[in-house]
Amino acid sequence: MIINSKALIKPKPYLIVLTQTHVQVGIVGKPNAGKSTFFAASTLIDVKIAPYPFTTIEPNVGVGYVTIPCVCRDLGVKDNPRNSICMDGTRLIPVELIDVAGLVPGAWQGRGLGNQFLDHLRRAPVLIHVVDASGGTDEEGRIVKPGTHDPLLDVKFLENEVDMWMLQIVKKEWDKVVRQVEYSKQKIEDVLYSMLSGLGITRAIIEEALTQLSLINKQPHLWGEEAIMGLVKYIRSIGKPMVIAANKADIPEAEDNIKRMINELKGYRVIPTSADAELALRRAANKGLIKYIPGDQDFTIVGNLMPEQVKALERIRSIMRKWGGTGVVKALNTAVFDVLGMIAVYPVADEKRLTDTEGRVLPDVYLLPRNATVLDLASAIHSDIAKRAMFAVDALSGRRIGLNERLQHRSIVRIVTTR
Ligand SMILES: Nc1nc2c(ncn2[C@@H]2O[C@H](COP(=O)(O)OP(=O)(O)OP(=O)(O)O)[C@@H](O)[C@H]2O)c(=O)[nH]1
Ligand SMILES: [Mg+2]
Repeated sequence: MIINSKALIKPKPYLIVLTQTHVQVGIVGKPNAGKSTFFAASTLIDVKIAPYPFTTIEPNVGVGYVTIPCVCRDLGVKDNPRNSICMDGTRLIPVELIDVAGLVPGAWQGRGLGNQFLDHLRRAPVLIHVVDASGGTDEEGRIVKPGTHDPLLDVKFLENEVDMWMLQIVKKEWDKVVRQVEYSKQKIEDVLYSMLSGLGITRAIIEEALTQLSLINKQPHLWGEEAIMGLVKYIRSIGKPMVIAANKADIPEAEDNIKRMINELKGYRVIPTSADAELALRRAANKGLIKYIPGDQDFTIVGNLMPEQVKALERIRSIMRKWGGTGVVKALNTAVFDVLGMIAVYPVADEKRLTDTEGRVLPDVYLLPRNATVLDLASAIHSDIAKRAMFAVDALSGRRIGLNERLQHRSIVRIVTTR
């Protein structure tokens, strides 16, 4: 069978334009862990990748993709995607990835490149921490013999850096917090919210933290350093949760470390990844040499390859067998769907034909926050639709869904509006 692999496989990133509504995923970690490789593999944007620390200075921003099984398969229809991509029944939904410079211990005090660039992560509600699981780089990213550095140490240090970054912001303004709460009689949650909303922290998170830590009624001048730090840590852990990408899983020394990370890092989601393998696969797929759908556990060779290319690809295949794929898309999916709990919804204009007004079948998929309602979907599409929305109709059941009812993951809905 001859497969036109290019037509099947080649992503079309030029079709996707990032907007403010795209969910952001920040990629963080110490230098040389593989952040830019992870970014390049996810976005296919050529960025600087090198085996020395601080290769990245300015953040790279690009379009990566999370995936869902596309409903086109369940329904047996051929779709015409517009805001996303469908490859053999896998829908690739764009997200914005931000690859920042490497963090070293003490970055919050200005070491290395400092932590100024953490400011680029303000809008990111979730972070992927790329760790060199092979233990082949020290805490500052310098190359050492694989297996000599303990990657578990990197997890704690990085969290601490992000905590200290947030703490600095809060401490700088603490006198003002005291004045506003104790003299101007403003609510502590309002004051903290106006300070932290710029970091992407919601009011609900602040309220939860204050309640859980029994700080809600305590006068801020009595808090002390420890209570402020406790609050910051709590807010960061829910406001900027992290998925651990245990990277360089292709290096033999990574295996034991990954097992330890999974066992010992309770409460964390640890995904073994080989960003290098994913990058090689995407490049080979783009050249039409293999058929590979991002996130799949295997690929098929379809082009004419040199023996050494086959050998390299077979090596990648054995890594994928061991870990169930390269893990890159899995890490992104875990961040967006499991940690953030986002849902994907297909809006259509005609629920019988599943089309938009121009006859395209299942053209768009929207990523929406957990618990999103019909009104949230309408607002995500257009403020005018939100103003005129009356209710929605579920395309499969024909059921009417109220404006404030929650939407289901992978549902197809038509929003009914006034004229
Ligand atoms: N074996 C292996 N090497 C990898 C993997 N991912 C990245 N590398 C290598 O690790 C080195 C550093 O990769 P980068 O992607 O530049 O690392 P970074 O974290 O962006 O580094 P900075 O920008 O300096 O902070 C390069 O030599 C990559 O080829 C992987 O999954 N496996
Ligand atoms: Mg980099």
